[in-house]
Amino acid sequence: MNLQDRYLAVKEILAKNNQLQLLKFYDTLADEKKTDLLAAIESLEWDNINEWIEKYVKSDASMIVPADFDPATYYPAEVTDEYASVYEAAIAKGSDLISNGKVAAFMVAGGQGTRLGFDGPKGSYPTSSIKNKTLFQLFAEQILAVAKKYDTVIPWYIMTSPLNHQATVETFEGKDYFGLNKCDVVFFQQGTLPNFDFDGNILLSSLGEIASSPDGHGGSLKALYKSGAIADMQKRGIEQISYFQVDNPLINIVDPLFIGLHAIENAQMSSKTLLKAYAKEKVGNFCLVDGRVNVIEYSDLPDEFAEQKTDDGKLVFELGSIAIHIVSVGFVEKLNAKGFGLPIHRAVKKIPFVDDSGNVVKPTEANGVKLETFVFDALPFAEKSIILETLREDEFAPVKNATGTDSAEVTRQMMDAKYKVWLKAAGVEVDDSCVVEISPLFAVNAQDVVAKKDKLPEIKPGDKIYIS
Ligand code: UD2
Repeated sequence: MNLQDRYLAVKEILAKNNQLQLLKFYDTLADEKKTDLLAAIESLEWDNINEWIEKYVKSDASMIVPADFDPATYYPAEVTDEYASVYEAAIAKGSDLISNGKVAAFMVAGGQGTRLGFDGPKGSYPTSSIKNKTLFQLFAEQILAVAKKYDTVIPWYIMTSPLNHQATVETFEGKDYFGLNKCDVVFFQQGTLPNFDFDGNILLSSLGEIASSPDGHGGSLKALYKSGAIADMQKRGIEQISYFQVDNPLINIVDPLFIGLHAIENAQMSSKTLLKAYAKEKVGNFCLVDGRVNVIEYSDLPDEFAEQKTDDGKLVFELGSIAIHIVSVGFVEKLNAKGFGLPIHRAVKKIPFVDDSGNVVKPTEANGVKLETFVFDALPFAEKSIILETLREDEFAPVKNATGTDSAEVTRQMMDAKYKVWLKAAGVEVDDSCVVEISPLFAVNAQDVVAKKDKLPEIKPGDKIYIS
C-alpha cells in the first residue's frame, strides 16, 4: 500500500474512533516520520481502546473486589516436622531442575523508577555498601555463582521498555556482561499503551509520535512470548522461569525449595509471600477466589478485611505479595496461544503532550491517564498455584525511594545484617561497629559462608570488610 492509501486507511480508523487529532500535524512531517506515525497508530489495540476509555479513562472502574474471598494458604518459612520431608523432597527436585538447566532467571526492568529520582536504568543504581555495586552487578554475580555451584547455565532474560532498553543493553555491553556469557543474557522490550487526556483523547508526545508508556509488568507475559524469549527457552530446555523485580537485591534468584515445591505441585504460577508487618502495609494481599489464588491490592481491600484478626490475634489476610514468582514456560505459552487479557489498572499522571498549536507542554498538574497491567493478575489463570513464605530480612529490601522507607539506605542496612547472620552461622561474631559486604561470588547464602569458613578474613571492631 502506498503512503497515501495507508494514510486514508488510518484516517478512517481514527474517524471511527474519534481520535483524528493524532493526524493533526501529519502534513508537516517528513515521509519517514509519516510512515512511523501511521505504523504506530495501526499497531494500537483498536478493538479494546473504546472500552478502556469508558471504563478507565473517563471513569474509574477500579478493581471490583470479589463478593466472596478467603485467605490463601501457604507453605511456612519455618521448617516444622510437618513439612520437613516435603521440603527435603522439594529441595531435591528443585536442585535437580537447576542442575539440568531447566531454570531461567527473569528480571522485569522496564519501569521508570521515577520515585528514586535516578537518571538511568534503575539497575545501574549503586547499591552495595562498600563496593557500590549496582543492582545489575549484584544480580549478575548471584546468577554466575549459582550456575557455577550447580555446574549449569542459568540464562537471564531481562525485560526493558522503550524508556531504557538502549541504556540497559549499553550498560551490560560496557561492563562485559558482568562476567556472564553474552549469549546467556537475553534482552527484550515490553509493549506500550497510549496515554489519554481525561476526555479519552489519545495524546501526542511530539508532532509525529503518540504519547505512550510501558504496559506494566503484566506486559511481561505477552512480551516473553512475542519477543521469542519463550521459544528461546524451549530451545534451551527451560521449564521454569524465576521472576523478580529489578529493585530487590536481597532476592534469592534461584531457590531450589521454591522451584521444587512449584514443580512437585504441578503449579503453573507460584509466589513468595511475606507476612504483612501491619494491616494496611502497601503490598498486595493473597486471597482465594473460587479456589484460585488472586492478589487484591492494598488499596482495594476494604479496611474491615485488612484489619480482621483471628482469635489468636493474627491478621486473617496476612499474606503480602512481594513480586517474586515461579512461572512455568508451558503456562506462558498456553496463555498466549489461546489469547488472554489481564485487567487494566489506571494511573492518573502528569503527561507531557502536544497542544493544539503544536507546542509540547509539560503539565504541572495531572492531566491524563496511563494504563497498565500487573503480573499477579495472571495468578487466577493458573489451575494450581502455591505460595511460599519467606522472611523480610532474608529476601525483601527493595530500592524504591531516594530516602526513608524502601530506600537504598535501608537496603544497605538489611544487606549488612544478612551478611552478619551468615558470618554468625560460620561462628564469626561481627558487631554493629563493622560494615560487611559479601560478594555473591564468594557466597549466596549462609551455607556457602560456612563451607568457606577457613577463607574468612579476621574482622576487628570498626572494620569495613569486603569479602570476595
Ligand atoms: C510492586 C507491587 C507490590 C509489591 C511491590 C514489591 C504493583 C502494583 N505492586 O509495587 O504489590 O509486590 O512491587 O516491591 O505491582 N516494571 C516493568 N514495566 C512496567 C512497570 C514496572 O518492568 O511497565 C517493573 C519495574 O522495573 C520494577 C517492577 O516492575 O522492577 C515493579 O514496579 P514498581 O516499582 O512500579 O512496583 P511497586 O513498587 O508499585
